[in-house]
Amino acid sequence: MTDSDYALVIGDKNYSSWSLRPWLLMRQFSIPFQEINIDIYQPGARNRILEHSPSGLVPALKSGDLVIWDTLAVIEFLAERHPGLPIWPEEPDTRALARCVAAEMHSGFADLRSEMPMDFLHLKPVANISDAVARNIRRIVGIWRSCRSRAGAQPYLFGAFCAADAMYAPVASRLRTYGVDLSAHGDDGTAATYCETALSGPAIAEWAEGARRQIAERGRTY
Ligand SMILES: N[C@@H](CCC(=O)N[C@@H](CS)C(=O)NCC(=O)O)C(=O)O
Repeated sequence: MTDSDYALVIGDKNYSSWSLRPWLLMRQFSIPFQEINIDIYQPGARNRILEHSPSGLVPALKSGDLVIWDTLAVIEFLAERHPGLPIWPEEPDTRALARCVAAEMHSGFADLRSEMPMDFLHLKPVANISDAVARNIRRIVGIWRSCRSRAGAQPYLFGAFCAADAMYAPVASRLRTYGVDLSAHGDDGTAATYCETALSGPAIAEWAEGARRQIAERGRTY
């Protein structure tokens, strides 16, 4: 099995926040893969996903006969398959913290996720934010500030880009889309700067271009 035997099954680039995470990670670490894109808002989408992924959800990574159908499991699988790549930080304590914040994202922030769904390309500033979402945002700002305080010169959460950054990229996108003023949620500028970092670079630009192309081809937004 070679790396290029990977196929990543993903949903609409403008909307599928879980899909963005492993896609971005694989691009950032130059892990080759074939992309299988499913229009998850079309009738019959669930059956099309089920052809690839037993959970009926995207993303899923296919590697030969093996299917890994959960974002964090995909990241861990890739980290084990590519031990030479710094998918997690090398220093053990830092690695434990990176896993902590990634896991907190994976299992948490339900209010932010449901009230501010990812809409990668668009800006839809909101005047009022619910208390529940505000609590999520304050915690995210706290996480980002704490990670950045030990990160050194490089601009990502733990310095160089790692899996934790892939997990939070869709959060940065949501904060941009809904025009969230992070200074009202405990930010001293660190989180706002990190947001810009998280949404810059060639891999993110490629994702945005893909989202634009899909919207043009499918002739609709949601
Ligand atoms: N816990 C899963 C979440 C996956 C998920 O919720 N994916 C959404 C798209 S972002 C999905 O497949 N939705 C299609 C549906 O619900 O039918 C993971 O970590 O990968």
